[in-house]
Amino acid sequence: MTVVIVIAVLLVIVTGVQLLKIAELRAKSKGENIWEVKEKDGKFQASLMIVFLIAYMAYFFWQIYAWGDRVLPEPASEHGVPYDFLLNLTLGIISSVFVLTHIFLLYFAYKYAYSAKRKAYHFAHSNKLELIWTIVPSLALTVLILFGLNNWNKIMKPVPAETEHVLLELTGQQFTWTARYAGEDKKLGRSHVTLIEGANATGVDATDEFAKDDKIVKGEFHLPVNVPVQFVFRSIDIIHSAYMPHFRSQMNCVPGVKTQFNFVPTKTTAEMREITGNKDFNYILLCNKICGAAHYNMQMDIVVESKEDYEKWLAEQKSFVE
Ligand SMILES: [Cu+2]
Repeated sequence: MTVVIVIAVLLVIVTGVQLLKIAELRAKSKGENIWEVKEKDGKFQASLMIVFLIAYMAYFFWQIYAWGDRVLPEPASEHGVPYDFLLNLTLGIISSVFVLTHIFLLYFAYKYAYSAKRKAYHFAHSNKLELIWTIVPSLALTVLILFGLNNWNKIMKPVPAETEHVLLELTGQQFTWTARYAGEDKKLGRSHVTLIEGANATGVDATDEFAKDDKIVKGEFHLPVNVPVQFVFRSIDIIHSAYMPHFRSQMNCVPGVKTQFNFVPTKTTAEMREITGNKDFNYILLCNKICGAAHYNMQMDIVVESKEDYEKWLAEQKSFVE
């Protein structure tokens, strides 16, 4: 089959070359110079530019229309609102620049197509233009970056100890997540990879006082609405990434290092089901580092509910040492 395809492709190339040769001989016999660009060639190329401009822009806007509903629903966390604003602002700016520059590029290619009646003007340099197209994008980028840094600093600040919050550790391993709540004492007990043994899959130190009331949860974890959640991330094998898209949150889980992130959930699962019109909607924790064969399935459901429901659920979970 491969040989047949290779022969077919070669034959097509040979046919093309022969056709060109025939065209050359025909032009020569008429006394024409086949290398000369004629005005009608220029016009034809110019009209192709406009055809391409229309098709390209139509395809661009069609894609927004066709795939636009695949984007995430409105953010379900406090910091998700300025985060989405910045994302949309950036998308808005680059999309308008994309559309405008392509209109100019292809329109000018059309307008200044070859004509025997005019000679090209040699324009080498303009300091004024150089300044404009350096300063304008720099200013736009500075505003975007300052805005982003400001948001980033706010998002990354750990929840102050005196603020009421949930302290939750997420540990990644090939190919599962384990959640650990700090329990009554609001402190996570010590843990270390060398203590991993049997059912103690994340290596929690059973001799540590703070570990005794910790609650270890698999499959799904619950969060109270409108209460800050301080996350601590660990990994016990390779790098994973805790990705909670609806909360606009992602943090790497690195072996040997504890990373952190916090957010305030603002919409319960029930509210989000109404907003999305999907009665099966569930918040989700995904691994966002391609970490191996079952990476795609490394996930955990997240339930956001009222504080009362959350406390009731947490009370039903078993403590680490009972
Ligand atoms: Cu992973």
